[in-house]
Amino acid sequence: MSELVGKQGEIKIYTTPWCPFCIRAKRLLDNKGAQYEDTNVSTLPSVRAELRQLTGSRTVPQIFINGQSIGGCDELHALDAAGKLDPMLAAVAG
Ligand SMILES: N[C@@H](CCC(=O)N[C@@H](CS)C(=O)NCC(=O)O)C(=O)O
Repeated sequence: MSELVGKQGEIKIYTTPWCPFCIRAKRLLDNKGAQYEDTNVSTLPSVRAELRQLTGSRTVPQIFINGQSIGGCDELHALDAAGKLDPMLAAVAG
């Protein structure tokens, strides 16, 4: 499995600095006090290509929690609205 996805206990987010969806996703994680590794992929075309292969999506952000692809900002907020994000974050901290 690609190292990009991380593993249990990790949150990885792939972003570009000027992307409002990226800022919004990180704000939600910050508000929840989550620790994450943020990688700016704006100058990393090979990482973007690998993310595209892994997720089937060409947009940023791409978020992985506990080695699982979450999707982007909308999916992160949908998980939160469904009450599923907090347990995932608790598993990271756990
Ligand atoms: N629905 C996505 C939208 C993300 C999105 O549109 N990101 C823009 C940058 S702010 C992007 O990656 N655009 C590049 C593209 O569409 O190829 C999400 O919630 O993450």
